[in-house]
Amino acid sequence: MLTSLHAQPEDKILALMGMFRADDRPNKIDLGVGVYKNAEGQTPIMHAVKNAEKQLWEQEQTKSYTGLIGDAGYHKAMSEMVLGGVVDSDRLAFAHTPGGTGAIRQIMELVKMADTGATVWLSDPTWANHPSIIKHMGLPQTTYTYFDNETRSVNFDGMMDSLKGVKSGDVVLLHGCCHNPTGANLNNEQWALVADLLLEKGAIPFVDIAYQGFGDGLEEDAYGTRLLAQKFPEMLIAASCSKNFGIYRERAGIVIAISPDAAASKITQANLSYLNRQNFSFPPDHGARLVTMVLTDDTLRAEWKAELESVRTGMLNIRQMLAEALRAESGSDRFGFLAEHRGMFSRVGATPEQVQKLREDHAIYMVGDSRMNIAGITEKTVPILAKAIIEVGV
Ligand code: PLP
Ligand code: TYF
Repeated sequence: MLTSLHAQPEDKILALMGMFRADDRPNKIDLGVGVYKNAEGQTPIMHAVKNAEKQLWEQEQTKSYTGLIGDAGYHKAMSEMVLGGVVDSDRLAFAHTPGGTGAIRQIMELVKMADTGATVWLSDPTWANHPSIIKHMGLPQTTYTYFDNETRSVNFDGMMDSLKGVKSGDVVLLHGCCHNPTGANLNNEQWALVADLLLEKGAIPFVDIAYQGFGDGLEEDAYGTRLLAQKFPEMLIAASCSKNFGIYRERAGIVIAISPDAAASKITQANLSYLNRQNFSFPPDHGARLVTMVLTDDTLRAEWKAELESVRTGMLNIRQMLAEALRAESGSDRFGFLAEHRGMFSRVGATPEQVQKLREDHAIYMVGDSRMNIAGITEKTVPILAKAIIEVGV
């Protein structure tokens, strides 16, 4: 049987991680996988998380199973963080999942079970795992225009134009904030226009929010998600705790599904419980437990918020420094978009050949579409990177 299987395409970002590890040049720079790194190049455990772990070790009495959909305290804390109380709790259904990716998968399972013939709309471009999971699920998918390669910002007219093709019941995936891979985001007015258009079309918004707190701030980054949640009878949300709590390997994510009313929500909840049971039974507890402790304890929460804020402002600082260094190197303003973008990523605009040259000649690793992880850049490497980018002809 196993010999009947076919080879599968690898994840380009994870393949790049392997190439970086295998490179023994001491000055190599990793701008690949989206993992936060501090000025020393480390991905530290946040103090608030470490302190929660200490308390948990002292207090935890059992390792028995949690519930199929995880712990109610986690659902409440996460829905408050993401939705800020804008939706009545009797319209909310949850599933704690292994990471945000698990939430995306369970949402696609739900779409498949509903069997309404919905097409899933993705931004062009988007995170590679979106089309990959949807394809694996056998669901129809298509893209909407999103990014303008010239201005390096959202092609909003193009986006609205393509979303006019959405049919009633289609699912439209939007990045809640900090768009991966472009770093270009909707402003508040644009969110409102997208919401109105999708409402008119009878679409179901699906927000993937994996970087809340990395863009303009914890509350600011939830603006679009909350706006949609207030307007739509039905909405799907996949939230990840990997980045903003720095607990990547603990695999904490959540599905938040908004149904039109309490009765429908009960059925949605039953389906989410069913899907967790089919796919993995009980979710892993540790990461979600830490998140719940951090979000519900005043001291831990304050500590975490301060740490998250310093991660955010650190990346903003690097963005400004790099835009400035590239202005000096290129004698033009054409890299100003780097300071306008938000989140971990920007595409610097290098061709695949230039990306290869950066890797081979300068030991600078970025994804093939020239996506850079901003957190991989330090004050020390800003001038090296700026020089190399211009040298390869970007
Ligand atoms: N969605 C987007 C856009 C992402 O970039 C990520 C990656 O980290 C995720 C979801 C989910 O990540 P995880 O499964 O590690 O929580
Ligand atoms: O885009 C990124 O780099 C992050 C991390 O299969 C990631 O979202 C990358 C690839 C992958 C899972 C996570």
